[in-house]
Amino acid sequence: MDLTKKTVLVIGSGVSGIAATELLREKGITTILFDGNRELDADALRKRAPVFGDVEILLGELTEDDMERVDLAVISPGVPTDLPMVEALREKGIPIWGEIELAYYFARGEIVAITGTNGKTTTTALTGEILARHFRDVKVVGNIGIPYTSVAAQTTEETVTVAEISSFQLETVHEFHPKVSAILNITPDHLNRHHTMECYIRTKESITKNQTASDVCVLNYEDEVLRAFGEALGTQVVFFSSRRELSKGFYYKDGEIFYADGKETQRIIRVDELNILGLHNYENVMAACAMAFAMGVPKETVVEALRQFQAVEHRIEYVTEKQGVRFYNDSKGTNPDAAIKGISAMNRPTLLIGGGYDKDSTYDAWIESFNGKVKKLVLIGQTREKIAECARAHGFSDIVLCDSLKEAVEVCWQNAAEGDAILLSPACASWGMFANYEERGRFFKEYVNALS
Ligand code: UMA
Repeated sequence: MDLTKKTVLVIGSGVSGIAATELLREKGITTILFDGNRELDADALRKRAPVFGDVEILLGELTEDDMERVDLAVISPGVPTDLPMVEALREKGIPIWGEIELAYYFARGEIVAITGTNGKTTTTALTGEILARHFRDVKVVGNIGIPYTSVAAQTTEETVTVAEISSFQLETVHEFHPKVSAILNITPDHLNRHHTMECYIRTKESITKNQTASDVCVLNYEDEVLRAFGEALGTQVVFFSSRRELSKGFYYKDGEIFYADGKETQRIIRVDELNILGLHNYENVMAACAMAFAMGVPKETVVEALRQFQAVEHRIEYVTEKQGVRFYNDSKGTNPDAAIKGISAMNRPTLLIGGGYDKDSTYDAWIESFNGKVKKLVLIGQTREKIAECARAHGFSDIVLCDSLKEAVEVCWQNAAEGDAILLSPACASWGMFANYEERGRFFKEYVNALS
């Protein structure tokens, strides 16, 4: 599709919508902004993002007449693709592109794209740091918080773009073609949006849909769905495993990470040389190594970057210690599976803050993972009753319901003893109480630092 002289409708006025509009305006393409939130104010939006200054803004509802005026819709990841408004655009034959697809249309260079339910952000950041030691121009973008459209116009044939791609973003990519992709794991998440696990899996797997036999896909051998997917895939597959020795691929064994190329096996690193903890992080490290090797980065460069890498903010992040109580911010634990990893990384009796936005998750496996380690469960948000009920059904009854994160932090502090940990790892998204998990994590740290 040639976008010159076309009119593009950008849906959503968050960071993706702002960056997409900036890119389109920079390319001289007529742009209309639509946001379904009728409480927004066009003047305030223009103040927040100067790029909206000369852009027509539509709020609340999109009329038939508005739809007739556009040739393409660029949708933000948080906007469900089965909304009646999106269906209506589709019925009129208007293509629906995600913000990632728009960026891809204008971008140059090679792409390394990472998806998976958990570990995406850490793996993307780590892969970006490794590649930046080898390539002159590396951009790290996507769900990690930097819209791909915000850098697409600056990319050249020399650029390597490392992109964290969520399932929301994968729903609306068409031509997007990574040279190297990775699917780290698939466990239940966002089922209110994707409806069934089958749909969610299919969406994740679609990261490979434009890859060819000369491309590479990195997959977790211990995920049965991904193992079967890899065995039938038409691209080159590199597996990693945290549980068994592979004759070909990356694996973890007895405190070390190895790479076997089918002929010989070499040690990559001892995990005690890393600054990140837990088996799930060793999986992230193996995936990043596999992608770096696929991109031709020498082993010495990879190992040096691994030794330097620090945990990303909000992911089992150590905050501080007060009177022998340690505080950890795992605000990125936005689903039960991620939160299980938060709990399993604790090596002290733990007062746990959970709850938030309801994504139709089930919490049984998370509660079972407490395994005597959780002393008190302090719950906030829309899901607090649902989680409390589930915990009681599993025989865990030391539960406090709070109205705010601030109150939850204070309740934990009043009930903590020397040697305990206080962990924010909510197993839920932050929406409804906070703009995003980053804001929730920042508030947590602020409340913790204010405790006397
Ligand atoms: N909106 C509508 N109609 C709707 C829903 C939303 O008009 O039905 C509007 C809202 O009024 C709002 C705008 O859309 O003005 C928000 O768009 P958005 O939700 O896509 O948010 P952005 O600020 O553009 O951020 C998005 C990602 N957000 C989501 O996927 C929900 C960010 O991922 C991402 O970092 C950013 O693009 C840059 O690529 C966050 C996230 O929570 C971190 N991701 C989920 C996750 O990791 O689990 C997938």
